[in-house]
Amino acid sequence: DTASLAWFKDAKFGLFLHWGLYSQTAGDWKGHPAKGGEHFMLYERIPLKEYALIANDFNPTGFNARQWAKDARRAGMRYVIITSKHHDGFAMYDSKCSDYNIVKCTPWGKDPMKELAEACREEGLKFGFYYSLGRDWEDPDVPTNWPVKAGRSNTWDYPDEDAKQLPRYMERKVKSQLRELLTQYGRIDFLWFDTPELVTKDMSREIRELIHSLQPQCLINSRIGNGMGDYSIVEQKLTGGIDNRPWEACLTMGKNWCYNRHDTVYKKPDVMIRHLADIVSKGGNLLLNIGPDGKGCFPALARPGLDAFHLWLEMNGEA
Ligand code: FUL
Repeated sequence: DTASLAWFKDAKFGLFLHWGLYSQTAGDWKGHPAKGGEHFMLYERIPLKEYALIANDFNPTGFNARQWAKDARRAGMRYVIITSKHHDGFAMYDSKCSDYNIVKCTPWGKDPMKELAEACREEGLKFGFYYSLGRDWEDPDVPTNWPVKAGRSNTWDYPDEDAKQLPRYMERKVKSQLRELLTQYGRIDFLWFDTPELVTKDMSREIRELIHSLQPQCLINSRIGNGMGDYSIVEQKLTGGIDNRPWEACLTMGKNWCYNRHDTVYKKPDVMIRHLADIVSKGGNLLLNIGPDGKGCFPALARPGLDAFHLWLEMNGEA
């Protein structure tokens, strides 16, 4: 949609949020620091049944959607994109087609996306979802991305690779969940996919069509796969645009995308401001990531950066 793209090119700055069960464990597993950040289920080959138990402790009583949205707006961000489902396969919203979700499995029992979508709209921010496409460690039908060397699928719970049928996962989980995400939360401005891997051209095309049949204005990033996105992205890099086409760089404030209590060195505020100016000067957008913790709060280490962006805008008469 050309209006959405024109808006996007002008927006420059968005907030990325990685929030899930991995926020609760905060970088530890069974008393030791776990490798892999939000990928630690894979790194530690944790059986699904065991990983799912994290949900029993996930009770983010500090979650305040209004505060998150206000923090983003105050820092000059114009849009918010949050993990609806990361590689672990856990839905951070009320999913009717998979019981593996925040409402069903946690003592908190609420759908944070309802409130967050509303809060963003009230603050004048656009809103969208991150969705892990080609990786899902809960689903039995995602084959390992062989021949890519380090397979990144769940081969410990589901070792029979021959039995896995990606199209079944696409129909049963991906398309059903996308339909939910696009019908339960009002206007959705972005679908930010990740790790297309084995997703075929037909699959990417079908997903794109499905999205636009429900929300024609929704922008889709390049990780829908097979060249079918509206804009390209680069991860942890400052350069990425080709031919004046819309692009976005995603960077995280700390080292990890998710909250990790061992992550104590965040980018310095002046460095982040320079990154924003650098990216924008090349025609891109910065999608800057924060990992809220298991209580639903932004880590204290994210504050200086958020405040600095606000001050910088104020000094330039833009706040
Ligand atoms: C990557 C993912 O594997 C990371 O966990 C994170 O979500 C990043 C933005 O994209 O490919």
